[in-house]
Amino acid sequence: MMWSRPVLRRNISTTRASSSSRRFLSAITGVHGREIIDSRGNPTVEVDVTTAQGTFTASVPSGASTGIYEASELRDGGSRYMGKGVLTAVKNVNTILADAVMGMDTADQRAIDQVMLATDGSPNKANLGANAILGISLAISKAGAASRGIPLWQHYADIAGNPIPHTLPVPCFNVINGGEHAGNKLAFQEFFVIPTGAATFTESMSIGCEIFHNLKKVIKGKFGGDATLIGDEGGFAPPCDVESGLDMIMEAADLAGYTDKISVGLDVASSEFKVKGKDQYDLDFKTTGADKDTSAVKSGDEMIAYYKALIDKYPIVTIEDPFDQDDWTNWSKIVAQVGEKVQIVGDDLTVTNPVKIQQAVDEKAANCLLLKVNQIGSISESIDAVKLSKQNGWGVMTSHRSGETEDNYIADLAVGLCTGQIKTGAPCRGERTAKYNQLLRIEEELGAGAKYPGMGFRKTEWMA
Ligand code: 2PG
Ligand code: MG
Repeated sequence: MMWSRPVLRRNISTTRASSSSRRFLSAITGVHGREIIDSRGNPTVEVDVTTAQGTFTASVPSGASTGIYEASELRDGGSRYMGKGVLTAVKNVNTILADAVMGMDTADQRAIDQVMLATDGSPNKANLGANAILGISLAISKAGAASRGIPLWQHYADIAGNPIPHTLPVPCFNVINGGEHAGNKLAFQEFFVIPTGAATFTESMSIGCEIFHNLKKVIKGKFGGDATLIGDEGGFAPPCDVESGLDMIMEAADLAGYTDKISVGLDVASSEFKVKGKDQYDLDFKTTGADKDTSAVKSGDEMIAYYKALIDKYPIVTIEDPFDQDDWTNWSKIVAQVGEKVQIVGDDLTVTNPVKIQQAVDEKAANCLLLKVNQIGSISESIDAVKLSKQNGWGVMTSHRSGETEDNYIADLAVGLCTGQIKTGAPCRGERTAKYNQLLRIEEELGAGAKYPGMGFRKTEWMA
């Protein structure tokens, strides 16, 4: 397929198109996919969507601790890139999917997503690949915003029907990495510093960065310089256990002078260490052979007692994936016991899928959605997932994946959908800071109208 990059004809962020010219400007004239490399050195899909206004590019992230119920990510298999090539997905973008959406109006996100879902025809996008469909869906949203002469966050707000898109998210900085994201022995995957006491997003960034630098000093003092190497999401990966990790974070917050301005949180990602067929979680799951600590196995009830002890000792406000994706009984138990005080976030449990979210609502198994667009595979279905969660009084945390690109659309999504919270790693590594930096720009653009929810992050204004 021949492709050439058209010249961008006008400043799309400052000019509003008249409705008569918009239809012409917003029609899709080209779709081109390519294989690029993500932050872990694995291939991923990037898509250019072309209209009369120019070319709009978006790329697709990828997880490591992937939930088994996520939409299907199409990989080539074989030996090239250890089987992780995406040339088949790219071919689907450039042929079947391009043909299906050509000429459609980029401002009508839902219609285009629907056409792609129908073209795939499977319940989980297994035929053409969620990575192929999402790449187009994301690039379309950028073209749609441009055709309307508005910022991307405003476009997402309009698609969702959110009349008040002015809430910046509270950032959950993942400053210690464990689980599948790091080579240390730490079972829990993510340890967040959350500047709930900041007055603005801009202030939350300085708090997060200063604590990050102090944490480096604390880790170096305790374990030496080798322990300050970083994991997949830019946080440190020291040889610590859960409690000493939290202790070091609190010490770093104290050194930075922010003890009163921060809360902490966890993504346990426990599906990764559930013992198959047993009510057991193996907190030493990364060790094999004679060194393995066999006493580090806990039952569901013991895990709940452990979480409660941590909640008593540290200012924990959020816990993600405390139990395995199929362990519904223990999810409901923990929500009943600590869910008022602490947010319980569904990631592998709910996979940004309205069917799963409804089940979790019915069983009172979580009270916050982790929003990951590639778990479901299109912008309009992601918006449906957010609306369903909000309608049921849940919080919503917008999320990156551990394998990311430089694309920063999740920042706009967090503001447009008023999610009130975002996690996109530590303030370190370009693919993570790309999102935080976009949020700094949006806060500047919103000016005096910008709101920072602080401790109110669980119930933000839209649909509160
Ligand atoms: C998670 C994510 C992102 P991954 O578990 O929440 O932090 O990790 O993308 O590997 O699933
Ligand atoms: Mg998670």
